[in-house]
Amino acid sequence: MNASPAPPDRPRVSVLIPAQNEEKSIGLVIQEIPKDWVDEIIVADNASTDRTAEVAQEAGARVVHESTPGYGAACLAAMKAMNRPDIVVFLDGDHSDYPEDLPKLLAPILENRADLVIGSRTLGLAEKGSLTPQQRYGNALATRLIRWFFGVSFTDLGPFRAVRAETLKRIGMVDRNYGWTVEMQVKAARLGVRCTEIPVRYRKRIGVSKISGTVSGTVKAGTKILWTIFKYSILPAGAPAQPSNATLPERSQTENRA
Ligand SMILES: Nc1nc2c(ncn2[C@@H]2O[C@H](COP(=O)(O)OP(=O)(O)OP(=O)(O)O)[C@@H](O)[C@H]2O)c(=O)[nH]1
Ligand SMILES: [Mg+2]
Repeated sequence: MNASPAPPDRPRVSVLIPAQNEEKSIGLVIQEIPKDWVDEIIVADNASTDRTAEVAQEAGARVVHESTPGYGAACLAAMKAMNRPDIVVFLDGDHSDYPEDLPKLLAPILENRADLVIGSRTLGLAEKGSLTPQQRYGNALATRLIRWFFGVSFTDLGPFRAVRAETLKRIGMVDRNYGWTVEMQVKAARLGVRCTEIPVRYRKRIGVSKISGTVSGTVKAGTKILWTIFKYSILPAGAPAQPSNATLPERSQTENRA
């Protein structure tokens, strides 16, 4: 499916892709990103033992390396390398998301209706078998708890999401593994950030499942997600989560890494 053409005056968009051993899928993911909508694609190669980094580079992405495993660690490494975007898009490297849905994801921000947009696989069309029953149950539970504790309605903790760069900085992400997606949503809710969801498509991943397809991954992720929700329901909203300049790079840092 061809994406709609980008408006000529669109803001700067960086796409960040955490990837660990995704050599079979990463090239395809990068290839399918509608290029006129984005300014840079950064792949955070997370201690891969395969050709993920080479394939990503060949496909046109900039690659940064993060030696510590963890989804959040990879996302933070990619954020440090961004070159002054206005909007940041997170996308998985396993070809589960449809990169062609990117313009739809950006629309609420471009129309100034939202600052954080979650691609919801629950509202969209998730291919049979792409989400395990545990994932569906976990998402339903987590989003219900977020509604109770923080008063904001989400239907999913999907990885494909767009956020204004200044909002991301204000949120101050710190999680280095499974709590990444939920941390962003609960902190946004606490800060009163304008959040919305748009339906996105989702399909079975290419390659070997690492989190949702394994018992230990599911248990660890589920526990971390619930813990994150409870933690931020107790912590005062104004409490600094980390040094305020840690989430977005200065120009010089970016250039050093480019
Ligand atoms: N599991 C895992 N994924 C990582 C890590 N670093 C980067 N990633 C990437 O993060 C994205 C999401 O991870 P996935 O393994 O697809 O997790 P998931 O979608 O919950 O579960 P599966 O697709 O079933 O494995 C993929 O692009 C991974 O390659 C890491 O340390 N662990
Ligand atoms: Mg996946």
